[in-house]
Amino acid sequence: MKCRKCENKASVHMRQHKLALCKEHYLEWVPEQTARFIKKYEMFTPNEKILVAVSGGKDSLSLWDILVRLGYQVDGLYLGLGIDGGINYSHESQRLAEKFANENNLKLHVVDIEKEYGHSIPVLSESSHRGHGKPCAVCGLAKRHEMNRIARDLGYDVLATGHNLDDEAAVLFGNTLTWSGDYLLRQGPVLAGAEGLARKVKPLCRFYEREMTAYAIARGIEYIYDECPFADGSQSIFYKESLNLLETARPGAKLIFYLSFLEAKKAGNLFIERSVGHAHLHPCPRCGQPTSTPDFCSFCRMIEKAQTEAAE
Ligand code: Q46
Ligand code: ZN
Ligand code: ZN
Repeated sequence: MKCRKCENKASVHMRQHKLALCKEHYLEWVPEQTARFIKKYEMFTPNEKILVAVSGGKDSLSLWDILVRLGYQVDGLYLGLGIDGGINYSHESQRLAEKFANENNLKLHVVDIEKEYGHSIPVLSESSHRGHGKPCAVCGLAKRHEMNRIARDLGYDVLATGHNLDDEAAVLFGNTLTWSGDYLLRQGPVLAGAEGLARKVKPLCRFYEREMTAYAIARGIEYIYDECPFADGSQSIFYKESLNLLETARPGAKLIFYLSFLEAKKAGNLFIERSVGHAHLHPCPRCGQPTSTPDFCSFCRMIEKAQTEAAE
């Protein structure tokens, strides 16, 4: 098959768009599309300072690469989670994030959870009741807290993450199966900022995962191939596999599922109402982040518990 834009052989075929492109034109198409999504969903403007959360994986490093190519002011944030899993996961992902930053002359902030709070994610998870023995609930809480903290302390307007369509469709699928109204109402390419919280955006939310893999490879970005060892057997992977079955039978199904949701939400056609008695937010007395839990926020309570147990 030939590239739609030139006579060369196509290297990426996107069945859902009925589009095939050669490497060179694919590398132009991805940033063009990203720029279109940034504008369409009003993610940010060229004057805003952006912090991109990088994990060392293909999506977040590609996102950083694309935003830099589009001319935005964007720095990176790497969170050291202290996960080994027999594959040296955190060290390797940090090395690759740092390599990318150095090679491209970009600024990367590195925050190590263990250095900052005394315990790595797997250790914090052991002393917490969250997550039924899996560290993901603790990890998610810590990542959200630290991203918000760094964005606020260092004065970034926007926090960008590399979630792709497969990630977003899997979350949407999970929230739909349980009709989690509040989560459905919050899900989307942009989550507005609030007092002390940067706006959150997902510029890659309309790209399939395999499109991001193709981009990272075509750009020669070195990224960590392994998933976090704790991702294995997770619900989100199960949902992704289920959606992939659907996608194989009906190319474009995943994109239609997500985009139709966004349209229905925009038109106010979700048939879901925000739950009444919405929790009142107040600043956490320890870290200052808005929280709905009385007194300290969930993150600060978790850290305090782990520190007290370690001291006993
Ligand atoms: S939540 Fe769980 Fe991920 Fe944290 S412990 Fe690994 S799999 S990294 S996206
Ligand atoms: Zn071409
Ligand atoms: Zn707090």
